[in-house]
Amino acid sequence: MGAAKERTLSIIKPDATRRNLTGKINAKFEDSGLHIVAQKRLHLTQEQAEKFYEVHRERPFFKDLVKFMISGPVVVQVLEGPDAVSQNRKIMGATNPANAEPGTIRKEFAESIEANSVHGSDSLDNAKREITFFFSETEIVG
Ligand code: IDP
Ligand code: MG
Repeated sequence: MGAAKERTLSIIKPDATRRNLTGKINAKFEDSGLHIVAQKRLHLTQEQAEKFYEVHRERPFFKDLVKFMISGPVVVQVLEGPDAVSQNRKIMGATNPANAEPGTIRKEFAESIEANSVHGSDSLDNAKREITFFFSETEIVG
């Protein structure tokens, strides 16, 4: 039996949209076998960003993170494929680009630990919650 087909939520962050890197980042996903089955460009409101990153509310970087995430447009997307959650985390690389493996998105594109170009769900449960946060089922075409 092969790996289970999963869906995960990805966000191309404002540092990357600002530098016109959407296509280059999407190529990384597609080259690794993930399919972009939903995608839209948004400018998050402060309320949306705070709600999305709710789990980090008590962290010292929360306020700055929200400010960064609303500093420009983002591209929210659903990625689908075998083991999509962990596969995407692998392609993204470590949170801090200084620790990211060569060839990963964050190693190649991130500016800093905060402006690190992409978000990816960290578990299947969070993927479901995060996908529902941005997309209705009819907007996802696998
Ligand atoms: P992840 O995005 O790799 O899952 P998390 O720990 O969930 O990392 O943190 C969420 C986001 O918060 C990171 O992607 C990054 O933008 C920001 N962040 C995490 N740690 C720091 C930090 O120490 N300083 C500033 N920003 C941070
Ligand atoms: Mg995270």
